[in-house]
Amino acid sequence: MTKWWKNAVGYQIYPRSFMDSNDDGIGDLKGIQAKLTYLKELGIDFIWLNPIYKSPNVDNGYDISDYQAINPEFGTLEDLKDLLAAAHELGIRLIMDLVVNHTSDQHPWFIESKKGKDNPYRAYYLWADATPEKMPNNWQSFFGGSTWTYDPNTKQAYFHVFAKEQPDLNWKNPAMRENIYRMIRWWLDFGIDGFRLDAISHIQKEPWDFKITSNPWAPFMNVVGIETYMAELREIFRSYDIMTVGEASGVNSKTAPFWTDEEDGYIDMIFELEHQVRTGEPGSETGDLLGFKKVLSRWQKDMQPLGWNALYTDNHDNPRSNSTFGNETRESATALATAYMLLRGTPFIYQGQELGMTNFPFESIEEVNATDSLAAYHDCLNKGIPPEEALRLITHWTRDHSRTPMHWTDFGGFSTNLPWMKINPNTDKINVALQEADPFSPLNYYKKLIALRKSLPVFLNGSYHIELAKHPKVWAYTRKLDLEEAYVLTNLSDQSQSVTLPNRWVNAPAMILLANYQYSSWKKTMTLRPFEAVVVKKDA
Ligand code: ISL
Ligand code: CA
Repeated sequence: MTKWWKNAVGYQIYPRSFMDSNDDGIGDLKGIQAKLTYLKELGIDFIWLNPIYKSPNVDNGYDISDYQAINPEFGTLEDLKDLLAAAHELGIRLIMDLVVNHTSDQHPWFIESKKGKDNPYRAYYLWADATPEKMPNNWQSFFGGSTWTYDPNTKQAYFHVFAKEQPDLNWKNPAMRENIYRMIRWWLDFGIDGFRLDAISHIQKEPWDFKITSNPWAPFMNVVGIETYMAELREIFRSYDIMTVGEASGVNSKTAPFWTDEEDGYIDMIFELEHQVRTGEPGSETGDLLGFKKVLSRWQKDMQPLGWNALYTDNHDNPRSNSTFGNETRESATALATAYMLLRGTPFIYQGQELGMTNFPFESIEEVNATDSLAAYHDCLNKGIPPEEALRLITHWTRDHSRTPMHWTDFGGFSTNLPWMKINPNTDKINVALQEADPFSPLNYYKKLIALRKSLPVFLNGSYHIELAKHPKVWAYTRKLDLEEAYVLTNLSDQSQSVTLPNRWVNAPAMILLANYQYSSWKKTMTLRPFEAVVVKKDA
């Protein structure tokens, strides 16, 4: 029997920026509930909520101080129950972020752990002898600076792969793991439909004397020994009818099939980070569309016999794909959508992506919020880079681009109050109200694309074959299931491209299923218009 999440489309909600129900400028659970019919009409099947747990918000909820409490900014546990019930009523499932590589430094476990070497919670975290001048090793954190922070009280340092306010949990400690597992079961018994496992490939670390050769992240990226913990997690997950998707950087396309094998994989699917390929100098990078195509193609191929992909272009950690890979038009928004959503796997849409939302024109450092970007800004200043140039450098590729409030109307429609982050001024041109009324809008295209994806078995179970593999600007592929064949042809550039289609594609009668220009022809040699996308079915 096909698992429910295989023919499902997911929608990622960044709760702070989706919809504000009580006018404090911060999105919340009741706001999400108010927009469920919007999501139903879009055609999605499940929601992934970014963290809504109690948190000092050093990393917007990815620093959790109580796993079983809701951040009051977002509402209450009661509100979550209501949201879950209302979603289920509409046939929409809900998965939550599971952040277990680290906690907040305000988590009671860490507060205890810091108290002394003999505290029972000491071994819940990773401590090692150090002096203020000499850390246990020279490893660098993802957010910049050492992975170690010195504690003068106990003359030791604690380990963190992200900010210093996000100490890493010690997975080697069975008592710690038992507590995490209890919490996981508690949420699953609560009735949620699964988890997105945050930074899960980092839970195991190399010994502290491990020497870094080339990859600075090697000491905490899918390190041997992680299998034990993943197998324990699997045991819990497998006793519920849920879905799990792991953010697992470092698990490559050769290993991922085993991680996600339906029979005995640890989790159901993986978000790989490799396809976010950039080209150009820092401060003026663009998305590398050829790289994007190559990486995604390789993942499709390698995951063919075993395993399952999670498909996405946008999320809360990256700038808007319609700006970085596209040219901020409806054509680029819809071409990118066509290219990735018809691949083999479970597609995710990040809020606003379905409108073709774009990057934010940052003008002041006050508008920047992301911890890593602020750290990078201060780094630049310390290096003597003038503030204006520093701002340009760090905002060019900041994850804040995707975290500005959702565009519901001309004026935003997110809140009647000043939102926690500024609304993109182009909300008057790109918004739900306008796009619902426009049959050619990205929103209406997404609706058709989602419906199409779910209507044909070939998109669910069909194999993947790349065509015109060498073409630097065009991504063309075949999905094939027995006699059923679908052809996806996308011009991933803002220039016209001529293509000579494979004979197999043009020999049999074909039916155009979807196109993002008013008229699309289908013949042996074609000139594709900028960001043109066509989906065709062999009419056997
Ligand atoms: O592995 C990485 C880079 O190669 C890291 O990107 C890492 O896996 C990723 O940044 C983790 O992101 C997640 O965890 C962070 C949080 O800030 C992000 O928002 C979240 O998506 C810490 O919890
Ligand atoms: Ca609110």
